[in-house]
Amino acid sequence: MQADVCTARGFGRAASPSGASTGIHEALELRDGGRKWGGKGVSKAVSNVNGKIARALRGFDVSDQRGIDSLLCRLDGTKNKSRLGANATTAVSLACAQCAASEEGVGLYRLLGGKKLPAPMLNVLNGGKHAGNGVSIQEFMVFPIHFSSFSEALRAGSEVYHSLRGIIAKKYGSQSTGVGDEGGFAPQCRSTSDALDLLERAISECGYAKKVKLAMDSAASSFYDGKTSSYKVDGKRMSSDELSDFYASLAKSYPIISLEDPFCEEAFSDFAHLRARLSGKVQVVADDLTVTNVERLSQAIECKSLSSLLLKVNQVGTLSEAISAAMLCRKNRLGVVVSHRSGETEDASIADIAVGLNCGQIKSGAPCRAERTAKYNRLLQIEEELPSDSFARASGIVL
Ligand code: 2PG
Ligand code: MG
Repeated sequence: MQADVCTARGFGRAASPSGASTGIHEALELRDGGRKWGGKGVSKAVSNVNGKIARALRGFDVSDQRGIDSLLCRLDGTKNKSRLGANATTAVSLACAQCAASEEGVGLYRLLGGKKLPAPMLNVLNGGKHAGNGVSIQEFMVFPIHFSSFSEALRAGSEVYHSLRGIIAKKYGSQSTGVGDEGGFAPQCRSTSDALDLLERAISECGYAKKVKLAMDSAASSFYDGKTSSYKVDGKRMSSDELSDFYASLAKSYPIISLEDPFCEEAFSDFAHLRARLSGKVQVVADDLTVTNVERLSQAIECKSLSSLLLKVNQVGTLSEAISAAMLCRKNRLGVVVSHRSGETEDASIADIAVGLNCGQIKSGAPCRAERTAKYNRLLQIEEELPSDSFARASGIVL
């Protein structure tokens, strides 16, 4: 859902996205329920924006982002934004930030104070809840890191994506080149290795074997069975130890350097064991485990569960809370990957946030479909405004 904010000198517009594989600890996205729009309507959230929120914010200084966001939190008064809806608060919080930037006549990234262009993780093969192909792992991403600029890295990712299309068409037939929620292909691979083989082939066909690495988001809560405390991957049941061995052997066979949500959203210690086991080789990224929430993140830091945080503003509901999570990571020398959602919009604020917070990494889906390319296009625009040495390369990745 989208919100507009106007002042005498500025205007800001922003939209909150939605996710298919939401973590249970995320802030609540308020939907109407009932029959209209199949229950997915957001008229309650919209009236919260036009009513309570607009009344409270009228006359407020739009450059005081912390003040605005704590007002939103107080107004909501719940732990998970369930009264106003995190979709309402996210859209307003980001629209205020965009409005403050417009008052200054600068892009949001400049207002946030950063200038590092992130390395993109491009999700080129979709599985899990983002596709209907029976592949257990949710996201298979190419990670072009050894390039001298963002645009070169993006070009390489895009070339690999198109070469992958040809390989899939040959192997599975041209009817298999339809795409999943995040713009990646969704062929009926029989196993995780099958999917990774396709990616490796596409990368080497393009001549990037040394320069483009691989990343995965397992979104393991989606194949975790709480009753038996086991995971079902590629048709096999695995204990968390077996799953850890599975990841370790994948990391041996393929150039995987980033692994997100390898275990379910409560598995702080399984994350920690894997992080230690793969230390120096693979970054372990926490998404559903930490949900961009400082409390959950502190617990994960205490348990040494992560190397990097996946940052999604709508998981927590305001920009300031997301920035606090990023700052806590910085303090603890952890990385931050700014992320889109599977149910994205044309809003490109996450591109500015990735640069503005100097995160060094972004994931925003395949180089395909306007809601994904909007973010990459915004990064290309920002690149034109920054000095030529602003690309983070591998520097934001914490192994
Ligand atoms: C994830 C996200 C984005 P969703 O799990 O990281 O890729 O998916 O928005 O469905 O939660
Ligand atoms: Mg994830």
